[in-house]
Order: sequence, then C-alpha cells, then structure tokens
Amino acid sequence: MRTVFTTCPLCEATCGLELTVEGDRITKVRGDREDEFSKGFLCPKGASLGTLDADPDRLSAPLVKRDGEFHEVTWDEAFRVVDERLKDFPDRNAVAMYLGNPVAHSLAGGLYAGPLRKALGSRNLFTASTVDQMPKHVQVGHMFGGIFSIPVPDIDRTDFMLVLGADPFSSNGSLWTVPDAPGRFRELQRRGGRFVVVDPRRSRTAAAADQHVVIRPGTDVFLLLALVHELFAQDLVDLGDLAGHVTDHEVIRSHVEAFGPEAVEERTGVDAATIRALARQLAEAERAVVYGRIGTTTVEFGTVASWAVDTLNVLTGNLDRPGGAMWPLPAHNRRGTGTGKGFEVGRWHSRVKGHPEVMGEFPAVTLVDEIETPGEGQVRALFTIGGNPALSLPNSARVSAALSSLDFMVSVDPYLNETTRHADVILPTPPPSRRDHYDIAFLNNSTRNVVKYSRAAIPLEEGRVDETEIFFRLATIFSGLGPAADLDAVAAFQLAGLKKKAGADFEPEGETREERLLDLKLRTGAYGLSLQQLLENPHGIDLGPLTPRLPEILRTPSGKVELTPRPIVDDLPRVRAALRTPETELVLVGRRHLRSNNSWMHNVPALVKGKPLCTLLVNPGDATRIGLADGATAQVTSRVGEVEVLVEVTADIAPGVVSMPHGWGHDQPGTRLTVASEHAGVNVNLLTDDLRIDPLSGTAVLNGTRVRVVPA
Ligand SMILES: Nc1nc2c(c(=O)[nH]1)N[C@H]1C(S)=C(S)[C@@H](COP(=O)(O)OP(=O)(O)OC[C@H]3O[C@@H](n4cnc5c(=O)[nH]c(N)nc54)[C@H](O)[C@@H]3O)O[C@H]1N2
Ligand SMILES: Nc1nc2c(c(=O)[nH]1)N[C@H]1C(S)=C(S)[C@@H](COP(=O)(O)OP(=O)(O)OC[C@H]3O[C@@H](n4cnc5c(=O)[nH]c(N)nc54)[C@H](O)[C@@H]3O)O[C@H]1N2
Ligand code: SF4
Ligand SMILES: [Mo]
Repeated sequence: MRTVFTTCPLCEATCGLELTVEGDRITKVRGDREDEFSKGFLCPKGASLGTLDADPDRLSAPLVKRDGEFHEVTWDEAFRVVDERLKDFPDRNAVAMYLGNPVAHSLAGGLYAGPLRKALGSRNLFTASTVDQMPKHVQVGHMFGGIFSIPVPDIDRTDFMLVLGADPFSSNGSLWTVPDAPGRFRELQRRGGRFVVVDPRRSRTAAAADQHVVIRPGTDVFLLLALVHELFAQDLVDLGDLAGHVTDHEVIRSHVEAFGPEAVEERTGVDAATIRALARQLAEAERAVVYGRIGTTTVEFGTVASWAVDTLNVLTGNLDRPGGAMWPLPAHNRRGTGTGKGFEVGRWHSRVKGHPEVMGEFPAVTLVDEIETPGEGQVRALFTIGGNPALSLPNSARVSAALSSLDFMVSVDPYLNETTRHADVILPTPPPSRRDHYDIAFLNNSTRNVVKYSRAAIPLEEGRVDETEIFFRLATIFSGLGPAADLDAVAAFQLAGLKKKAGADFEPEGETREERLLDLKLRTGAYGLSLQQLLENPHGIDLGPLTPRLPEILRTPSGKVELTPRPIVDDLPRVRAALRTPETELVLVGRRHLRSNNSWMHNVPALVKGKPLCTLLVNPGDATRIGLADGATAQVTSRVGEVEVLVEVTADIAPGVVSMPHGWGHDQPGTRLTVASEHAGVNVNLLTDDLRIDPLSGTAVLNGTRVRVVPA
C-alpha cells in the first residue's frame, strides 16, 4: 500500500490528489490537503478517479476492424496498419484530424499535439475549441497579440465580480484554473465583496451569488455593450495605470452608441435600472473583474461579447491589476518582449464553405461538409484524438452519418464509444494513473502562479504504449519515417534543436524524453526552475499571486492593447441589426453537472446513480401552457432534429427557456459502455444547429437554439 500525490486530470481545476495505491489499483482518493493550490479540495469526479481508472470497459489493446468486426492486435501491427492505409491518401488534405478536450489535459497533448498537427500537414484540422472557447482566443489575439494571453479573474483579491454564462460551482472553472471555486467565491463574500451572476438559469453559482440577473439566451452581447455604454454615459471610465498601454479608448464611445440600457432591455430581459446599477458597481468597486464563459462564447456574437468583457475590464482600470483580470506566468514559459507580429486569421480557407482558418484550424461544424462534398481535397480519412464528435458537435445525426461514410478512420481513445465505433483502428490510451502529469495548458489560466509535476502513480504495464508515445509514433508516421522509427533518436534531434533555439548551455535532465523536454522548458522559463525541483515538491510549488505583466505580455505590432480591433468593430453592425430581431418563444440552452464531464464519464456508476441528470428543465409557467408535468416526456423539435426527453419542471429556469446538458445519448449500437448505455440519456446535439456560428471565430452556436416543445 502506497500513498502517491498527483494532479487530477479531469477538469481545468487541476486539484492535487492523495491516492492510495494497492498493487495496480487506486483504492482511495482524497484531496491533497498539502497541495499548494487546491488545499484538499475534491469534487465527485475526482473522488471517482479510482473507479474511472479501473473501468473494465477501458480498452487495453489496439483494435483493428476487419469485415465490420473489431479484433485486438499488437501495437506494432496497429501502427503498421495506420502507416499502410495512409498511403491510400497521397493528398494530405484528404486526411482530417479532430482533437478533443482531454488532449488539453495531458502532457502528451501539451508537448506533442502541435508537432502532430504539423506532421500531418493537412489543412483539415479541427478541434473542440470551435465548439467552446475559440471566441476568447480570437478576441485576445486581436487585443493583446497572443492567442493564449487570456486574462483571468484574480478572485482571491477582488471586491466585485460579474460572472456571465458560467457556472464555476459546477464546472469548477474554465479558461480559469481555480481549484475550489466555490470556496474562493465564499471567501470573497466573507471579505465583504460581492459577486453577480448573469444566467437564464438559477445555476449553483447563481444561487450562491449576491445577485442573479436573469437574461435571455444569446443576448449577453447587448448587456455587455450597454454596460460599456453606461461607463461612458455616467462618466465612470477610469483607466488608471492602463492609460499608457492602450490605444485611444474614447472611440469606443461611438461604437456603443446604439446600445443604451433602454435600447437593450427588452431584448435582454434585463431592465435598464439594473444595467445602470451594475455599471456603477463595477466602476465603483475598489477592485472588480468581469468574467464570461460558455454562455458568452458558444453564442452568435461570441467574439464581440468576449471583447466587451475585457473592454469593461480595461475601462474600469481593472486589467492587469491585483483583484482584476490578470495574466498568469507559467513556469514553462518565458516573459515576452512587449511587441510582436500580432494575430491574423484567414491565411487559408476551407474548401467547401470558404471558412477562414483560425489558429490553423477550421470550424468543427464544417468537418462534415468536407467529408460529404466530393471533389479534389475531399476528406476521406480522419484521426480523432481524445474527442467524441459524434456527441459533441451540433447536428450530430449528420456527424455520425459522415463518420460512417469515411474510407479510413483512426481514434486515439480509451473507449469504444459513439465516435470510435466508426473507426478502423482504435489506439487506446492508458488510464490516468499510468501517466506522468504536468499542465502545459492550464497553467496559462491559473488564478495563482503555481507549478507541479507528478510521475505516474502506477507503472505502465509491460507491452503497453503510453499516450505520449502514441502521439510521437503517429507524428513520425505522418512525417514519412515509418511505423518503427527510432523515437529516442528523433527526440534527441528535436531536443537539440530546441536547446539551441532557447540558447541553453546545459544538458536537460530527466528519465524520459518528455521529462527532458519539460526540464528544458522549466530551466529556460521565467522562474529558472528545474524538473528536479518539481520532483522534490510533490505538493507543487507556489510562485505567488499573479503579478502585472504589461507591457511585456503584449505581442501587438503597436506594443499597445488594441482596444478597437478592426474585425471586431466590423462585426458591430451585425450586432446592431440583431438587436431588432424579434424574440422567439422557446429557446434551448445547455448546462453542466458536477457529476458529469462532457460525454465520457457516464460509465462510472457513482457518477450516474440516482435521479437522471439528462433532463429538460422547463419553467412551471411554460410547463402548464404546454401541458407538461414533472417526470413526463417531452418531444423537442428544432430545425435539424427531434428528440424525446424527460421533463423536470423547475422555477430555476427562466420562462421561455429550456435547458438540456450535452454529452448524453449512449444508446448507439456497437459501443462498449456497460454502465453509460444503461443511463443513456438523450443527445442534445441532435437539436443544435450546425449552420449557426460566430463568424469571427468559427465557433458553433450551442446556446439559444429555437425549439418547439410538446408532450410526447
Ligand atoms: N450542445 C452542447 N454541445 C457541446 C457543449 C455544450 O455546452 N453544449 N460543450 C462543448 C465543449 S465546451 C466541449 S470542450 C466539447 C467536448 O467535445 P469533445 O472533446 O469532442 O468530447 P468529450 O466528451 O470531451 O470527449 C472526450 C473523448 O476523449 C476520450 N478520452 C478520455 N480520456 C482520454 C485520454 O486520456 N486520452 C485520449 N486520447 N482520449 C481520452 C473519451 O473517451 C472521449 O471519447 O463539447 C462541446 N459540445
Ligand atoms: N462538472 C463538469 N465540469 C466541467 C465540464 C463538465 O461537463 N462537467 N466541462 C468542462 C468544459 S469542456 C468546459 S468548456 C467548462 C465550461 O464551464 P462553464 O461555462 O462554467 O460551464 P457551464 O456549466 O456550461 O455554464 C454555462 C452557464 O451558462 C448558462 N447559459 C446558457 N446560455 C446562456 C446565455 O446565452 N447567456 C448567459 N449569460 N448564460 C447562458 C447556462 O445556464 C450555464 O449555467 O466546464 C468544464 N468543467
Ligand atoms: S474539480 Fe476538477 S480537477 Fe478538481 S477533483 Fe474535480 S474533476 Fe478533478
Ligand atoms: Mo469545453
């Protein structure tokens, strides 16, 4: 029996875990009370890590499909098949790749997803970002020059926080790494601070807030622009120390002229007095911050709304200041120079619909167009890596049909699920306990500067291949080095190149290729730490609260924060026009639950037991009007599809709005999900519309889908 300290890889909160390990099993999970960041916090998902890890449905060997049946093969054989079959697609654009959410949670993804994409050399790259946070990358790209320069709420030092379209009490924070978000919000209140939540639903976060502002879905952009309007109208603009770092802020006044509180109150459902009061609270608080998430990104004007969020932070002088919106500085990164090339989209366009590339990828919704539409460059092969597009992309009936029409498909995934059942080859990744962990992605969003590295809690079984090696192997196959390339030699070559680039005059140390790479990054990083130091500190190293980073963080050619980027200003007429769009009766939004995580944790008994989580929330008034009782089944219809779903009547949801979580619908044939298939739920993305996107970022509109609801 051993005790191992590690980091939970399941969500963005990166909680420290204390695992009890017996043999090759995790027998107990506790929050690591000595963890420098999470201080013992644990949620139900983290508590189930042991069960998730030992899930008997996890694949342990690669599968290859022959005559419609999966067969276990050796790893050598699986990679040989991939290498062989790829030769059928000399045009690399015919091979697409879709990278999903867990890729951001692993060292494999952090270190090798980039090289993997590059090695494939296909323009048909897709990720879950365009059903999620891409508007934020685009907005910060335009404003600050760097796509990962996302400022986060400095919650531990703020006095007032405005939260829009996020439920951190359930999601544990997103684009914001904040273990024990609920505890930190309560601490804010204990200090005498306040927080306000804007949401069409009384979420767990809204219920705990000092004020819950109920809003019509998809209309946050109007509310946010009205708040900007009010800062000017009430003479509340105060840039403070930011003044020297930003472009002319006065021009914003004219851009928001049409969005006075009275002009937006009907459309948003938020009355003018509330908007005026919110603007005052924001401006008058000693230290304040605005934060928007899913309800502000997977919507029609995601990029403009995201811009408005940080514009409010700037105009109240709260960007880059303690208690405001601040930039973390990860230990594996270096400080910037304060200027750069800036951010550009549309360097190339998608074949079928002409979508501009954004961060080197196309909107996930157009993957299907590229598969369905014949012609030169048609996608005929697909790699899905840690993604479940069959459940996560809008209009998923069309997605599933497209997947089943492919000539060749490979999935890097531990499960035989709704997506991977379409694959010809499945390369299963080992469970979390078998892998080393370091959060390359999430330290960029951390509410405090911390760093931690942990080696696998349990050694990988003989003959198994870990995820870093799968990624690496695939990259060498894509590069034409074949399925049996000497990975150590390739890695040594790569490391030498990086060492030279970083001007390092030392030999990086570590037991594996990845550790040496990480050691190089750490030792040349902002704090000059080393892998050895991280190994000596199993509870992590606290690097202190966030510190101001202007102007060094900027990568704009001007060396300033660009307050009115052209593409965003050019989208404002579309926003103004939409202000006049008439209201529709019923719209559908999403939600998350503490015991669920996107599409892939429903196979853990403890997480799905009890009352079903996949229900349609209906307001009592609407339920009476429609003739629906609690526990009844409703038929929900949208432009793209129709589903039948269990009804939960509750005053927590606003009138005229219904809510359904995503990631359900585990009743597909040919999967191996014993528990999940007994708690199948219904796939909400059979209703969401693949034709609706935020054009600036290519992000799908998943909230605010018009639906008709009748008793089934
Ligand atoms: N209607 C609606 N749709 C949504 C959303 C919504 O709010 N509403 N949210 C969207 C958002 S924010 C996101 S991020 C996407 C998520 O979309 P995806 O990333 O496509 O889906 P996930 O459900 O996260 O699926 C993760 C997949 O990775 C596999 N997996 C688990 N662990 C590992 C691992 O360690 N390695 C590898 N290689 N694979 C692993 C799982 O088995 C599963 O197949 O869904 C989006 N879809
Ligand atoms: N437990 C759990 N945690 C998770 C996940 C999970 O599935 N389960 N998924 C992870 C992922 S991939 C992500 S991206 C994050 C997401 O993190 P969050 O954005 O914090 O998560 P959600 O719970 O989807 O919160 C979105 C909220 O927006 C509201 N909403 C919907 N439409 C609108 C709108 O138009 N305007 C406003 N103002 N509000 C709206 C919904 O009612 C909901 O309460 O969570 C991550 N963490
Ligand atoms: S909050 Fe996230 S990181 Fe923390 S235990 Fe839960 S799933 Fe794991
Ligand atoms: Mo996400």
